[in-house]
Amino acid sequence: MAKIADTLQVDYDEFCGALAAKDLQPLWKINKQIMPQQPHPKTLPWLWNWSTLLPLAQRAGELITIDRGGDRRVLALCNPGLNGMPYTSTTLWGAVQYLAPGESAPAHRHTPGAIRFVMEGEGVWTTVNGDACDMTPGDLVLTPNWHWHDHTNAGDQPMVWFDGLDLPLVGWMESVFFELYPDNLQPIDARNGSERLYGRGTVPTDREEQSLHSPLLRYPYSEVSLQLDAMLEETGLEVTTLNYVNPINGHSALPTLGLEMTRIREGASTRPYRKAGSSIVVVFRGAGHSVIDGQRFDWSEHDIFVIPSWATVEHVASESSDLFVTTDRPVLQVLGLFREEYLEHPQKVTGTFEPR
Ligand code: 1HN
Repeated sequence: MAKIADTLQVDYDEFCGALAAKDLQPLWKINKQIMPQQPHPKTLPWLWNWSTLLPLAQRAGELITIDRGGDRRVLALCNPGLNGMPYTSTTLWGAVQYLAPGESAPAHRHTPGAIRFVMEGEGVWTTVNGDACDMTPGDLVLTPNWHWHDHTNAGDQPMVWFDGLDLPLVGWMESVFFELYPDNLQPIDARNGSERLYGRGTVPTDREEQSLHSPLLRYPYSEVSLQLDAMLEETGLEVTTLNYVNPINGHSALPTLGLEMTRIREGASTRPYRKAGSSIVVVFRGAGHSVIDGQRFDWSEHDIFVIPSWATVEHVASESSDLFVTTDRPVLQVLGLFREEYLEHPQKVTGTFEPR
C-alpha cells in the first residue's frame, strides 16, 4: 500500500470514507487481492463418497416426485469454499441425478450446456432435440446449450448419473435463460440418430454442421474402453487420456466443457501436474488416491472429487481405474488463458481428507 505521511493520516482516512460513500475503491488497497501472482481459488479440493451419495439419492427418490416444478431430482455437489453457492467449483456445476423406473423428467432447454455421465442403471434415454440417446453405465450424453432435453426411465431399475454443467460460468456472465417445453416430453424422431450419423469416424457431407458443439450426442463407454485399451497397448504407457471431441473438427465436444477419460493401470500413478481452471473427477471404475496440494484424497468406484485451479495433483491407482473428468479448459484455451505445467518432485503429503 502507498505510504502516507503521519500528518496526512486523518485526511487519508476521511478520503477513504468519502470514496466508499461514492461507491469507489482505490486499487492500491485491493491490488494484491484482485491481482495475485497466481490463482488463489475459493474452490476447495473436496470429495463426495458414493457410499454417502447413493443412499441420499435413493432417499430423494422416495421423498420427491418429479412433476412440473420439481422438474429434476438432482443433488448438487456444493463446494464448501463457495459460501453456500450450489456449485462444485467457481465455473462448474456437478451433481448426481436419480430417476426411478417409469419416471420421466420433463423437457426443457437452457443456455448453460450440460453433460450426463451414467454411473448406475439401465433402460434410460435422454431425448436431445428429438434424438433419443440411450444411457448405459459409462456413457456420455451431451445436451448442448439451448437444446430441448428430457429423460425417460423405461427400465426396471433406478438410474443415477452425473450432471456436469457450465452453469456457474454462464451465471457469472448473467446469461442464463430457461424455457419449459410446451408438452411434458418431446416427440422422438430418431434413436441414437447422432451416433448413427457421426459415430463412425466418417462424417456426412450433405449438411452444414458448423456448430460450436459436436453433432455427435452420445459417446458409449464400450467404444471408449476399447480405445483406452488400444492406447495403453500401443504406447506401452501406464496412464492414458482421451478427449471427447467434435468428430468434424476435433474441438471439444462442447465449447464450454472439457471432457476426458483417463485410464490408469493398477499400481501406476500420474506425474505431479497443475493447470489453470478447475476439474470435477468422477471415478467411474477402480480405486486409489489423489494428492491435491499436499492433501491425500482416497477414492473408490463412483466417488466424485474436485480439483481447484492451479492445484498440484497426482493420481495413484491401487486398481486399474477410469477417471471421467469435466473441466472448463476449452473456455480458458479459446481466451488464451490456459496454462499447465508438470512439476519435478512428488508432493509431500501433509494431511488426509476426511469426508463428511
Ligand atoms: C438440468 O436441466 C438438468 O436436464 C440437470 O437433467 C441438472 C442443474 C441446474 C440447472 C438445470 C437436466 C441441472 C439442470
